Amino acid sequence: MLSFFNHAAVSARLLALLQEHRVTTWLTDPSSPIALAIRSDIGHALLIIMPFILIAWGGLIYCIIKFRASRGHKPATFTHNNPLEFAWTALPLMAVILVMIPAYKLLHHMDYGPHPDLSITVVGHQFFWEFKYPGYGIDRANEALVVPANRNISLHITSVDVIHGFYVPSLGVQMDAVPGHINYAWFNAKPGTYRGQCAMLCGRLHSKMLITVIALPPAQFQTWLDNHAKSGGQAALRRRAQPGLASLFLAPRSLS
Ligand SMILES: [Cu+2]
Repeated sequence: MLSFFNHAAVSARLLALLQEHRVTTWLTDPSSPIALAIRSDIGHALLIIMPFILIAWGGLIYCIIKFRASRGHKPATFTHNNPLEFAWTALPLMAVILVMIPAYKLLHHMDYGPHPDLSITVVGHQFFWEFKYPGYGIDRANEALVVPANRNISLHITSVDVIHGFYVPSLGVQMDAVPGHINYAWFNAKPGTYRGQCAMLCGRLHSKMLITVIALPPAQFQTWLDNHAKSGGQAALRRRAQPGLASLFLAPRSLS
């Protein structure tokens, strides 16, 4: 009996831990315009392809039952039917085009975001993430990415060693961090804490490359920024970093 209660207590602690560290997703809690658009685009695509799945599977199941050999059915011998072949080529093609149009628009929106209120440099390392706030003197490694909520944040993503993947599902951000390249992504988050993970198998401790994004209300973020900018914000970084990126990005400005 005692061991049952012990197990129950451990399970409750595990559940609490899982809840606290749960991975947030675009499906259950889309928290940026892009994540919302990804979810609605996938719903739209599913609606378009569903008739094809139902017709194909329905036809297959109907034929298996109706024309089964055990009922003595003689197989037909015809091999071609031009109108049918034209229909099953043209209709799926139209479906692909209908799926493609909103998907292409969304990809374009992801690639060419709005003017940023804050630009952040994201650097992948084996095996942690570094976040630089050019112009503010803030450089955080293996810590949460803190940003203002309801503001356009642009990310310039790179790596110093191997290819990593910066992936925060509920913000609709997934971008490779490639050595020698600077990739762009953007988001505009609701206030909250969002979990992510390196999405590119990058070595032995890949699974430890977790990401936490904290979106604070802008006034609160300004306080955080003032505190960290004053103290230099350099404390945590002990590894080599990519030089010279800061000069590419925007000058600091007030966010409140
Ligand atoms: Cu990784």
